[in-house]
Amino acid sequence: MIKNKFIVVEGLEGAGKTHACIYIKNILYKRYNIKNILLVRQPGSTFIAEIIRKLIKKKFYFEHLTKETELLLMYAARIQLIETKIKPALKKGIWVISDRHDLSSIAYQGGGLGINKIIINQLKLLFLHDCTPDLTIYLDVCPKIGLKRVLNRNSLDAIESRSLEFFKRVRKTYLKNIKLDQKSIIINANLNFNIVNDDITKKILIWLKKQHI
Ligand code: T5A
Repeated sequence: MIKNKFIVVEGLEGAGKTHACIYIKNILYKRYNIKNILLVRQPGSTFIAEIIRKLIKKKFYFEHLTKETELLLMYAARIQLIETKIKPALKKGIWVISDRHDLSSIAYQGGGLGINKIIINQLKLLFLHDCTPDLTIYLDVCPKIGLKRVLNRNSLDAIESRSLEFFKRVRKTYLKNIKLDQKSIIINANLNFNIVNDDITKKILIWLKKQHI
């Protein structure tokens, strides 16, 4: 019997995470006949978490969302999703693929906004417990390339509108953390779709083999 897994895809805006989540789902289905897969995104994927998502992404011109408020909203959405969807799914043997997880808070609110990592780690300890990914796939994209892709698609939201320096700090934090995480894979997401897809396929198949799947 194949043990279900919790897979997280991380990266900057425009890295191709949404595309990669669907692509991985297809690999699991087509190559391993795994049909029970829940795809979620953070913040979001529950009624309440989607409301929080809208709030975070909205540009407010009359009031500033403080960095601590932003962190706590990210965590509120995450806890809501974990408790109502991710944990129940994992208990039932369903595979979960999440577009972002707590590493996003470390990278954006920690690295990008400068919130002390002790505070973020406390939130993780308090609320995530054992809800940690079996695998994190980090799609590494240079901020300029990622933001250009997003801008080609639509106008920028409140976070996407931040400075290039902000995204450079986010990327630096991602890279620093991901290199310490033994349960992770790094993909060069600056390249075209075919090359990125081939790299994801190659690396995820190696990982699945190691899991005896
Ligand atoms: N956030 C989130 C925090 O600050 N802290 C947290 O704890 C959490 C959980 C979420 C925002 O919240 C922040 C980060 C974000 O700012 P979002 O809209 O979900 O908002 O933002 P993203 O998750 O970054 O989603 P994006 O859609 O912007 O990026 P994706 O999912 O990485 O990229 P994707 O697949 O949608 O592709 C974007 C565009 O790029 C093209 C695609 O076709 C698409 O048009 N593209 C490529 N083009 C050429 N070559 C490639 N290799 C391409 N890959 C993608």
